Amino acid sequence: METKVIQTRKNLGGSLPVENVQELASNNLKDIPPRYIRPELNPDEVSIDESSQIPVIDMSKLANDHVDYQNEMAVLHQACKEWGFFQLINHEATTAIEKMKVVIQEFFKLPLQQKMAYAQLPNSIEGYGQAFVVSEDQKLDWGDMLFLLPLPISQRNMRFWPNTPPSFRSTLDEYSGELHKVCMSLFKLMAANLGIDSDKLCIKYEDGTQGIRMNYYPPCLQADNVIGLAPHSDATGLTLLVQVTEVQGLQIKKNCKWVPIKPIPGAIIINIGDVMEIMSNGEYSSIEHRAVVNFKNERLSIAAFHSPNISTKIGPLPDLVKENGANYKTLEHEDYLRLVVTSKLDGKSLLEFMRINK
Ligand SMILES: O=C(O)CCC(=O)C(=O)O
Repeated sequence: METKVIQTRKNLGGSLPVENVQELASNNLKDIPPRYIRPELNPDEVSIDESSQIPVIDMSKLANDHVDYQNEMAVLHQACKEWGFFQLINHEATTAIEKMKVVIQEFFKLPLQQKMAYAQLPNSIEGYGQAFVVSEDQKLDWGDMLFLLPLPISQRNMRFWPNTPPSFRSTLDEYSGELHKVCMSLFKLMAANLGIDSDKLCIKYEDGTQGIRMNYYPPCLQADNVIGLAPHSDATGLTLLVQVTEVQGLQIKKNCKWVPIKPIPGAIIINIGDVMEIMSNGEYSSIEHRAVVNFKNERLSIAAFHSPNISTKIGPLPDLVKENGANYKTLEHEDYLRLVVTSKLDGKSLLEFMRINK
């Protein structure tokens, strides 16, 4: 399988190797290396006022024979337009999520040497390490990650899939399938809300790419001065995010303030990504978010990014380009991906590059 992967998955660039943060943190350093210190962090930019207004969507009400279907569809549409973010409850992926939470915690507990068996290779985005480090003087995030591409199945690179714990691979396989199903149901509902034939959106994701990024943020004695994951919006269609433990850290940007998210137990957090904003010609909005770090406790999260298949160009769907024309450029998918992989995380700057200023 490996040879096939090398032939079909083109080299899109990777991240520069940097120190393992879990290892660095295990030394209980009082003085954190300057590359992790973020002087720009400002506690006044955090606001808990909006936390209680974060939209919650009940998947069980989105069955079209449900008495609340119309109302829930309207709430979903508003959430996608105004927030680009919501928590999804009563979905069908609970069992797979609970199993995945167990194996990922076990993986990050392994000794460094064992985890390094799955380390990223030069110019590859898959594997254990860090992402989006593109220069030697760039500030670094306080976290490590394991990134894998479970879909399409034909292009899996098992070299990076841990086999410790022994159930890791089968658990990830099940998780990947269950989250993909939830994602496709959401695309179908979104297409209906956007007034387009659902096939026109769903077909682009049918054989699409799914990347799963498992994040590990160690505790930090200077938690207020570092960042776990720098502000960014996701360069994907839809991201399905799971908080592995109760330690909070996800914040979204709303009205120029950072709003801390309190995950509802069992919910999947849904982020509209840049590709969905572009395809909807701006009707839906991607959400800028970041991860902060805890003083005492480690934090883990799992983000499943869903992107269209590689033959899909990244641009507005023709049916959604009305009298005023396209609001975003159209790029070949590969060119878009290369841009994503070789840029550092920087708010919504990639989306700004795609926007056509009128
Ligand atoms: O850790 C989190 O909650 C956020 C993760 C995230 O935004 C990502 O992996 O892109």
